[in-house]
Amino acid sequence: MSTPSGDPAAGRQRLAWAREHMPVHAALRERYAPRRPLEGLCVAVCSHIEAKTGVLLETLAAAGAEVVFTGSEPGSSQDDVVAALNEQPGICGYARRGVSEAELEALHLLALDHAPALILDDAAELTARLVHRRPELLPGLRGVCEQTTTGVQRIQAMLGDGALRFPAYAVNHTPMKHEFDNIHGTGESALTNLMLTTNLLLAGKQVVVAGYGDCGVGLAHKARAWGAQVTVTEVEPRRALRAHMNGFAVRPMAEAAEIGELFITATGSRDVIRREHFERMRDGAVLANAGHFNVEISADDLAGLAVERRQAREGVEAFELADGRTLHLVCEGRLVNLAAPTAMGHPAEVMDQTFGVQFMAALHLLEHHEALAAGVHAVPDEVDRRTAELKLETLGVATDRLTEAQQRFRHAWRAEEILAR
Ligand code: RBV
Repeated sequence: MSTPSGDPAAGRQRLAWAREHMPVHAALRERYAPRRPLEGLCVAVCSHIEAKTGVLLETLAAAGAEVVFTGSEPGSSQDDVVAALNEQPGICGYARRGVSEAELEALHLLALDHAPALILDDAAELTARLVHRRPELLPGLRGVCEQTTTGVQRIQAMLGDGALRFPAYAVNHTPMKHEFDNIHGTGESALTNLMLTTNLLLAGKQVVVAGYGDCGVGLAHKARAWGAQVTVTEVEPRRALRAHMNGFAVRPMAEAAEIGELFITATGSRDVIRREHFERMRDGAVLANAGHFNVEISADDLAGLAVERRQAREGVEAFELADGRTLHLVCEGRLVNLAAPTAMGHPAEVMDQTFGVQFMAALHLLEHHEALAAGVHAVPDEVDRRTAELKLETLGVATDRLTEAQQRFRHAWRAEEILAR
């Protein structure tokens, strides 16, 4: 397999910019570099290998880890950053932009050859690979920290199958991750990258958001804030109700398909937009995905309907249908915030926070792994809270503290206790 051909000088510049905008990581390095709690441990990070992820790798290395990295998605890593990271002591890895699924697996296996004691994962890609392809490494694996909704779902599926032999922290489920990264990170980065890739306007546009989980919430609200008319599709009744009461039109995809000009999927499912929907769509509709896997929009169905395919512009493919309509698929239905031609992933400030809680969860897991049963565990609330306090400190935002009377009040239930001063 060829080595990354990126320019390390360009990668170093991107890393420097990210570092400047990730103060939580600066504070973590300052705190943990002298103590080196990860000394001698091999930590594998499987993620989108770009500059902010690079800063996480630097923090892990500063804390003493031998860091090995690999990409979690075929189109989301940046070769110049990969080259710059491979120059750093304590860090080495295997990632390249635009690989096939088979090449991605080969890169993962190279990373697994380092026999990691801990995996920080995105979409459980490396975890699933280890369990499936390198089970002999299981005894050396102390645990996994998983940062995405899709990945936690996948690890829970392993548990259901009896395949989970180690503790996994559901980092995605911490408030510090999903209430910020999924809503604001995905919301901002998917929309900005989509609009940049298409060079089209959001204001006044009929936008369909598939899925009203945290990512869908961010996409729907931010698209509306830019003046779009937003329709939401859902399968979960409470989420559908939430979208309805937040003022969005909620419709089945079969109906939304006839209305939408721009479609964005964020469901974590597959074939959410398929043949029966393409058949009803307006001429010129644009289709993009913000979920981890490129199966939310059925590219196979679209290809089956097309009489001709052509590149409409960089990152956009046009599918001409027999009835004369043209539908546009953005970056092959891969996650638009990371795989679009100019995409850079989530904004630095939000990744500072996500990777901050990943790092803190990793330290906690390593300290407590012997006491944790194999299974999916919530990250202890105090770990998340400490990360939030650190983030607030770096923002210079101060909060109030409960007085003693207020603390007693929170635990009171007898009328006289509640009323006593
Ligand atoms: N994500 N990473 C980036 N490094 O720029 N952008 C998004 C980056 C992560 C995000 O935290 C989420 O868990 C996953 O990718 C799915 O998009």
